[in-house]
Amino acid sequence: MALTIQSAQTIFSNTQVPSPIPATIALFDQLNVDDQLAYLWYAYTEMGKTITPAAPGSARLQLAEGLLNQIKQMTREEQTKVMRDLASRADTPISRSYGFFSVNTKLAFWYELGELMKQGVIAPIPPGYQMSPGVKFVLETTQKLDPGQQITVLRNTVVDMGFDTSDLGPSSYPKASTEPAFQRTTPVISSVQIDGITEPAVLGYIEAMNADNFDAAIALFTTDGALQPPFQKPIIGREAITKYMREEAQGLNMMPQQGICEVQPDGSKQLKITGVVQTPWFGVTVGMNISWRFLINPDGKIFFVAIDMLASPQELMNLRRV
Ligand code: 45D
Repeated sequence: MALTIQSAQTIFSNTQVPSPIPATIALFDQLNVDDQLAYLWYAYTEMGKTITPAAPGSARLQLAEGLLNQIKQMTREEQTKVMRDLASRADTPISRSYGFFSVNTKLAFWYELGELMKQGVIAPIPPGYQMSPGVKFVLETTQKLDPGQQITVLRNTVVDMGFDTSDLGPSSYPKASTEPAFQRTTPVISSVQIDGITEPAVLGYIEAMNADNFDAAIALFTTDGALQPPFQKPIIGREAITKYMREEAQGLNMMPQQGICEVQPDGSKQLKITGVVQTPWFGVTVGMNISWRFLINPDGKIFFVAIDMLASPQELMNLRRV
């Protein structure tokens, strides 16, 4: 029987626990635009008391510089309007340009805006703003999440901002091939050991990803293979996966801890591995509890891998079907 992506998506589904991240974002989505901006500002500055992202490198900031300079020259009212337009995904020139940014450039853009807001160069949250009960509620919900989940909420809201450019074709903004490199925050872990796992494709995948060697990682996939990032649809085919990895998987530290492997009658294997991933934005200070669910074909190639955010650290141990 041929392997299908649709059936691959369901492997180990009965060992999964729903993450509180989408639930928190759903609450956020119900807020009006000014409340959303206020929530994000408070969540970001509150989080900043314990963990702060690393400053983006100059190569990355250059990609956002054009927009940032335009915004700096605006009046305070215009600056506030730009932020409202971004949050409401309005169709404006700035909101379109932002929509073409890669995930990490979007984060760098907001990082810099945040610095400029702190310095008073750019308008802070709308003047006279009073925190609504809705904002308080979403903030309290967010505070109950672990740090890895909190930064994911922020990241996903930043990614969703701006005009949706997915139907507009290629942009004039530099992307994939010019994506600046992230500095690794910790030494590369060269020999991977995962309790319960000996599958070469999986060990090779982790080793390659930890060295940002995406060509080596992609060579482990079937040509029609797929990678499904957290809360996203599968990315299918080697070219699309490589592009995605260059944009979003640089500098990650992957520390798988344990896993199980189940061999199927057709010779394919289903593996579930849990562990911790660190993003170069926060380095060793924030760990994200995740799982990888791999489907390996009978030839030992990766047909499918899904990356899921775990609901809680307890879920790291939750490998068995119940
Ligand atoms: O004023 O095996 C706001 C894959 C607005 C690859 C702001 C992976 C208001 C395959 C926006 C709040 C990648 C899928 C200001 C594995 C405001 C694979 C500023 C997994 C100033 C394992 C906000 C990788 C700012 C994972 C600046 C799970 C916010 C990666 C900045 C996860 C937030 C990475 C930042 C995450 C968040 C990174 C920098 C969650 C970064 C989060």
